Amino acid sequence: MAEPCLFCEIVSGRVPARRVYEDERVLAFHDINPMAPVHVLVVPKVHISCAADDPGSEVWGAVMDGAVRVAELLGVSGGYRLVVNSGEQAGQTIPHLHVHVLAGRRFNWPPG
Ligand code: DGP
Repeated sequence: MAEPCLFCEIVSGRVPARRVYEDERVLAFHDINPMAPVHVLVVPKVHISCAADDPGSEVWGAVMDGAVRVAELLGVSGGYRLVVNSGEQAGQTIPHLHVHVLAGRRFNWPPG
């Protein structure tokens, strides 16, 4: 049998996570391996593998709204980075669409 999707398991509550924000469409929780003082993942509650799956503007809007809400809730609206890794070559390791919200330190450009 195929492995269940980790982020679907987190959305359902079967796998625990430190939740930050939730609405009807998205869930946000702290990354288990933070790359910055603030590192939160925002995921759609519906399973979409990656950005290339064309989730449509409603899902994107909900995920981006969620990311902006997370930044407000955590007091980092003054400066944060949003990252979407889509596909293995871009570094995506969990095949459930997610936006990283990173803040609390200075970031370089271009990213590595
Ligand atoms: P990406 O490489 O873009 O697919 O990001 C996946 C992120 O998911 C990575 O930063 C680590 C995080 N992650 C992996 N497993 C877990 C987990 O079990 N719980 C939480 N909270 N985050 C996880």
